[in-house]
Amino acid sequence: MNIQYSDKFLDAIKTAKSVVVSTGAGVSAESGVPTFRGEEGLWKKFRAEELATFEAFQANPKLVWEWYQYRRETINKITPNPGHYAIAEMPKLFDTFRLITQNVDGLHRVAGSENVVEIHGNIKRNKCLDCDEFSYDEEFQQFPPTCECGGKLRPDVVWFGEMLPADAIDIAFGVSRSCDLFFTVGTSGVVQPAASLPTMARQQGAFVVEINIEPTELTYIVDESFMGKSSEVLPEIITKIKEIKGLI
Ligand code: BJW
Ligand code: ZN
Repeated sequence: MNIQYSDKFLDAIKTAKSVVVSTGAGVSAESGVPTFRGEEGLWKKFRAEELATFEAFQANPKLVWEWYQYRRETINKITPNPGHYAIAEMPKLFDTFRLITQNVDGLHRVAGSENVVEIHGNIKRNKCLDCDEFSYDEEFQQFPPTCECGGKLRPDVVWFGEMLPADAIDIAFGVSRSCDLFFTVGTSGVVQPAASLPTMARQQGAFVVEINIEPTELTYIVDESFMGKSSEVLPEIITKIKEIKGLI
């Protein structure tokens, strides 16, 4: 693909010191992780309120665990795509960089990104409802699984109606409020509070860029919108940044 860059985007790249990238399910779509919404989305086949709430877990832990074990199996088989790898290159191109993700699949870390702020948790981690200990087992002697302390285990992801991990959301709000360039990539921008981060950044004067295959709830608030697959747009943008900075 051949992206047309506006002067204001190129200026933002030249002057940016502190950069934030915030990603959603679209970034992992081309690795084979289904998105949530849209025609092929997970919520077309499964009802969110029956699976992604604590009430659903309490009512039917076996069903909820089966769904997460099924998704873990998918995630275990796949690898990052060029979009993840392009983002992993960004810290060396700017003075300050932070990656925030709503994704629970861990693919950014596999691609080499460090200090990833996972605001919706991680699907591969288990948490005990009683002792709050974390564990990483994926095969269980008992199902639905229990902790060594006897308490019920749950997947360590954030369900609807639950608070986001305090340390992660503090960092996400802080860096969004203080950056000067913000990328929102592959998210529909409907789930709060993640959907507020681009607005927060823009209100503080950051230049906000969206990368998505289609217009979203966020398109009308951003400064620049690139319509295309993140696996194609991101590597091209990285090449452009390197050109601007005289690195290639
Ligand atoms: C590509 C692409 C390619 C495709 N390249 N792009 C009413 C109004 C406002 C808020 C609320 C409300 N009622 C309730 C709320 C709060 C609620 C919320 O926001 N609900 C809205 C849906 C209305 N939020 C919460 O409950 C949050 N907690 C909270 O607010 O706490 C405070 C509180 C507590 C108690 C009471 C009240 C307040 C928690 C939200 C947790 C979200 N959890 C999930 C599941 C995680 C676990 C799991 O994986 O099972 O997180 S839901 C699901 O949505 C998942 C995602 O991280 C999240 C966001 O989805 P995302 O990433 O945007 O994916 P999609 O599918 O929506 O979009 C994909 C995009 O990619 C599309 O745009 C495509 O076009 C694009 N794309 N291929 C580039 N190749
Ligand atoms: Zn325990």
